[in-house]
Amino acid sequence: MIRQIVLLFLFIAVACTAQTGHTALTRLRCEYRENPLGIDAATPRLSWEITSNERNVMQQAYQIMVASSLADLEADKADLWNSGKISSDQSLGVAYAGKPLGTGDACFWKVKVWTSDGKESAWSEPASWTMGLLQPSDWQAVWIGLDSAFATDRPTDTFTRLAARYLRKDFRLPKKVKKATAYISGVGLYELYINGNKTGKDVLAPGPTEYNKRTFYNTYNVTSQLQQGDNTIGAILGNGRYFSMRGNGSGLPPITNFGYPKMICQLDVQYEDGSADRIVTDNSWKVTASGPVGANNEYDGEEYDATKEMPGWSKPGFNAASWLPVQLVSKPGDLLVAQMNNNIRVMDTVKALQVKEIKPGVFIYDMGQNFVGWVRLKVKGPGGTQVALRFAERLNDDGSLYMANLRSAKVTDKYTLNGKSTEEWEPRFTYHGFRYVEVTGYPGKPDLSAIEGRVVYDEMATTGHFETSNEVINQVYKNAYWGIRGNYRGMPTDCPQRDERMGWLGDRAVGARGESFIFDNHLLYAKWLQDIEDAQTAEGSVPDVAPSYWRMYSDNMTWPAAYLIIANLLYEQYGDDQPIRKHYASMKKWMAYMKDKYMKEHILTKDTYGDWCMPPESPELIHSKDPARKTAGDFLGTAFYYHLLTLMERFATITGNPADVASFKALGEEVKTAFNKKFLNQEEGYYANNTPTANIFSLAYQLAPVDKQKQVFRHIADKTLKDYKGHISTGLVGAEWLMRTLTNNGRGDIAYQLATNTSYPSWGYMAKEGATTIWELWNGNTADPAMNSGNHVMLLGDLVVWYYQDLGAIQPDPAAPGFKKIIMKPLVVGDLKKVDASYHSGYGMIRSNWEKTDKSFKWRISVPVNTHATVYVPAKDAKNIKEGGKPLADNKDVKFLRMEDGYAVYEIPSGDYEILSDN
Ligand code: RAM
Repeated sequence: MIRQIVLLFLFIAVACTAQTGHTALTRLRCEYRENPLGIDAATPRLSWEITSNERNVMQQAYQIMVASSLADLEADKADLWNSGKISSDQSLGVAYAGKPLGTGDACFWKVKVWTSDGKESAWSEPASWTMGLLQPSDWQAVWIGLDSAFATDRPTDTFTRLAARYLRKDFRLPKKVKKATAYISGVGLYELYINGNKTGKDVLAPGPTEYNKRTFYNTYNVTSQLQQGDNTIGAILGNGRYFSMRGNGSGLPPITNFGYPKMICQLDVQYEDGSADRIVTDNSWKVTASGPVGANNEYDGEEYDATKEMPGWSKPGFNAASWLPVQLVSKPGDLLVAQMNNNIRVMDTVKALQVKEIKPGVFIYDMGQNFVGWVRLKVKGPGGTQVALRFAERLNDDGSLYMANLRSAKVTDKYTLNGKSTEEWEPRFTYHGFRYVEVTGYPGKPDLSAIEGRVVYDEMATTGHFETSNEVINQVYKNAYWGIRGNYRGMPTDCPQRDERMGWLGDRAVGARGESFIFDNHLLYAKWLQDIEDAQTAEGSVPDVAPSYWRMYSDNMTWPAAYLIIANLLYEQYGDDQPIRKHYASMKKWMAYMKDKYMKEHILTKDTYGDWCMPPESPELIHSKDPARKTAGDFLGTAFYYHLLTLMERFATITGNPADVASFKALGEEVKTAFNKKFLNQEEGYYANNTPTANIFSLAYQLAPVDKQKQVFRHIADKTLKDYKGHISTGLVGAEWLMRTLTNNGRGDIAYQLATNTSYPSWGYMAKEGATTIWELWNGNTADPAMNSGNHVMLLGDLVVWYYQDLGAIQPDPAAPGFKKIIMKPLVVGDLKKVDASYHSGYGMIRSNWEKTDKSFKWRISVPVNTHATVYVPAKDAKNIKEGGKPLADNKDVKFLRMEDGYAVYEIPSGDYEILSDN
């Protein structure tokens, strides 16, 4: 009997393990998006994620099936591609290798894997993608618009004004529709309507590009919007960045104006009986600019007159007799290509916290958070009443909006009521950066619910979570989170509120890496690298701003460096080498251009902005005037050039250009020698005029001779502690490596001090002074408003990188990019008691949650399936380290590597672990 019971228990135990040993496939992605439509990659890259509740699981093989219908896929009829069983651990970016794909093809796919624990997974759930219009000849539609001004337009004024263009066409579909796909581009911005309803949830579409070279189209499945019989298709066109926000005489840098808004659209219809139809933009469409959107301008706002609404304008039966015939217009640029990154959407909403009537009829709302987007207005009142909304980041002492730092941007939305019932309105072709909203002209007294904040940025997943026991760090992190997402507008912008909002390269060089922990910004930055290449001149010059809506070709070294630095980041963070391959030739061309023009005796003599936004010596200054705080331009130019040569060497290896590897290396050696000869003070062991920035780059970019490194570093530490009294000692360029250089050289404590300071200058100071985003200037509360945005992300430098990589201990191993290998090395510092960090990598969720008491260090980590981690456990010796209550050394999957600087270092395979170090 006892024997039987024991056997029964054994049986139950085995059965349970079999059941719990569960491998699942999730997050199937094509070109790094879920079920994308209308892509134009010839061999799309497929990725998946594997989850398991067991440890030490690696993928050993996979099989992919791709079919042209869901039914075929489900029946295992892979008519497009059956990869068969492929022995490989690759689960990110596997290139499709089936039958050539054609325009409009639908592809359904699934995957299964074999893992190192001897299991074969079930097939994944199906996923899909569709191909776009692959050849120019696939477009039977032509560009339409009207290349002239309408009555109320002011196209040549400094403050340009255009009414939105409404376009429409009626058509008949004689049979039952099986499937319909719309391909559309409208520049600057379009909204597509079919039979009275807007198509899709995108706003401010399509993504902004270097229009005279490249324009994006978007693809929508519109099957459910169509019907047999009469149909209408319509679009509204706004200016966006195509028709410039400013004309001549604005005092701003030279601006590109591409022309009047225009569109192209092709609607491909398949009937149930197998036949097809196609509706295209051509000269049968009609246009008007007498609709309700009377003016739209991203700086100045939108004006909407509801008395001018045209009920049913995008439905059959509308009388368009007063509309004009459209013109066939020239295409914007040569290339019309599929947009491969997601469009912008309303990603969040914010409720107003407070409303105050500061003067009769002037209501100031506090949204409690500086953010980017617009508000949705709710109002009831007599027709013809005009409500005006203005936006600002701060208030004046009297409670009114502080507008000075917005410069010439009018940021005013106007809504005229039609008076019929309760009206709700939000703009479509403008956006603002604000915390406060002024409402005037409102009929009666608006309450808190009269406006709702709409948070608008590129549709992307939030991938990171980060929280610590330190409240200053938590608040700064929150400010960074809001600032970063607010500055994604189809390109990373410098700021969202004043008359600027440009894709400044230098602001993002290192910031992009920190951002990529919080948001899945992979495709946005891949897109931006294309903008940069498109903006490059024939000679090779790369501008400071891309797309080059402001034409800033200063032949700078430090700002365009972002081009290479970000390509490298996309490789390390996402394991994507395509940007490197795609841009290798133009990067190389730029490097040669700068060398030929500006290199003298191996010193790169050119720099434009210096160590921009160094904390100045007095509170009202924008830039420091103190020469001791300035780092010389030829120093920065040469240090950056050297670093970029090391990146080019790496890129040349990746792209298989051995001759280039050798020449970049050789030039690098010469530049390094010249650099040390010119800038290193051999006796004192510092660089240039001994600014922390100069010494930081000499170490970070590995320019300093090994025997001088300690001495160089001592200068950084001494200066920061003495001259800068433990505060920020760099501008934005130096800040790119500040926190990591301090930490990597053993002074994580100084980095922690900088991160937790609340006195000037510091990130914590901004927060203490009420900032809910990051300022453009360390002294943003006292400096001249001429250049003083309340929502810039550049001063973050490498702070967010440091949060995740050092405090959070989640870092990609550059030797195995995309987090195939993870370095987990917590910086346990100061009075920090807890850090809870997670990052959703391409392979799955990485978790790192540590807690420190006087006696122990408790650390819960998760390493995704198909990855390994090098884990640094803080300990005096490895003996007392436990995992799940047992000595870690007993765990057969874990490999002890070495003791190193107060850490026991292990190689740990996938799984969840609870580590306890008692010493
Ligand atoms: C300012 C921008 C940007 C910076 C340049 C140099 O106008 O706001 O942040 O990169 O100058």
